[in-house]
Amino acid sequence: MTKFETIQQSYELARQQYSSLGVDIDAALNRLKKFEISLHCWQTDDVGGFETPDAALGGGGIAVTGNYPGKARTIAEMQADLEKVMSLLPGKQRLNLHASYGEFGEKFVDRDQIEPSHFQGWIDWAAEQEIALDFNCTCFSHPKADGGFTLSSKDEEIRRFWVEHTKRCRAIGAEMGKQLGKTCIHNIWIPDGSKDVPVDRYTHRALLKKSLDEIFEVEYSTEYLKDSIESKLFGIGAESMTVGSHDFYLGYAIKNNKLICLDNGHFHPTEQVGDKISACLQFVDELMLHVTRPVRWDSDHVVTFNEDVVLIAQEIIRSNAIDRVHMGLDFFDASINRIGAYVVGTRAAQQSMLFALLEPLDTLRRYEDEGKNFERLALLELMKSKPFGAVWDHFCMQEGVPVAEQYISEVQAYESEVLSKR
Ligand code: RNT
Ligand code: ZN
Repeated sequence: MTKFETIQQSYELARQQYSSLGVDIDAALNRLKKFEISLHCWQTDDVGGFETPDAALGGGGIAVTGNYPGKARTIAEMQADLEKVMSLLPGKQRLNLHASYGEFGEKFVDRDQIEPSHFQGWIDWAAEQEIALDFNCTCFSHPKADGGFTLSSKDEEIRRFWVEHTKRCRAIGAEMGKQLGKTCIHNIWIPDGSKDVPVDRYTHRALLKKSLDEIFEVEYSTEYLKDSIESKLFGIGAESMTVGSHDFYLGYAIKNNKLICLDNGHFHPTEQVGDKISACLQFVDELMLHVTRPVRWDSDHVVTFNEDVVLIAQEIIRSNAIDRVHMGLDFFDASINRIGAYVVGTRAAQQSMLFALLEPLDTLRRYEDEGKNFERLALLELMKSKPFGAVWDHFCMQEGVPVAEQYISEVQAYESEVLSKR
């Protein structure tokens, strides 16, 4: 039997098993194909950016560990890497850029001076790739962020600087959305917080609210731009208080009709972002997710097909909210091949979505409504050993991307031909 026939046959057998449970595989795959994941740009170069020739940022609560060779040093290298990554992924993805990744040329352009023109190259590239762009202000790794506060700073000059930066970022995001004809999501995350117990949390939060109000004064059509705001529990150097906590941003998002961005590394370890989806969706129209793998803390390890991510995917599907929830990735691991990190992490997120799409939801809901909780538990357990890998392999084959372990050798080849020469 050829490889193609084996994949085909395994798929047919899998299809029968899922059909007998009432699962429509074709419908599931169609929905999976349309679900775009926003690839974070910062795995290519360990959150370095291109503001200065030797930018290796970090700082401001962002800690990258590892120095595996081959990181992207220029925008051209980064685009080549991203093209390689996308060629190894089924379906279509988006790219999530940070403001520190503009084309600033020879001269230093400070964050309060950036303009759409600095991102025109990215927009043109995205148009060529036929993908959408998302955008983020970069309110960290900058001398004006060293004091621990940006948008919530009591130093008016510093606060104004970051307000100006973020306003410009929204204008850039709107331009991306307009030119590409695909809505850009602009996300705000700031590192503001306090290492030791502060006595004036109130003023910092009032200032952050004031800054957000100023930032959102300019309205853009939601066809071009949507705004999301991202909370956090703690950061390195901000262990005792984070100004932009979950309560703060959830309140702001509900009151001002913004998207709330839930990062699954930003909560107490026993809290589940999966559980928050149906709660937040009662009060906000849409959600942004930053999917990552926190190990003991917000470590941002490469996403794997684990219970947390599967629950997130299940809750998106079970809430019938695939159009209301946007998924971006947020990890950065500098200790392994970076292209491989992207492919493992994105495929894991996609596989979680597929796993969720293959749930026999009607039966599970019926069991639950009838109080048949043993039956519900049993079926959920049974689904874990259904031939879901055969469906995934077939999907990859149909999409014309490497099937199963084939992508490992593709990443190795790119490493020896391209990455090792950097
Ligand atoms: C940091 C936040 C934020 C960043 C990116 C680079 O804790 O998770 O999303 O990782 O903006
Ligand atoms: Zn995040």
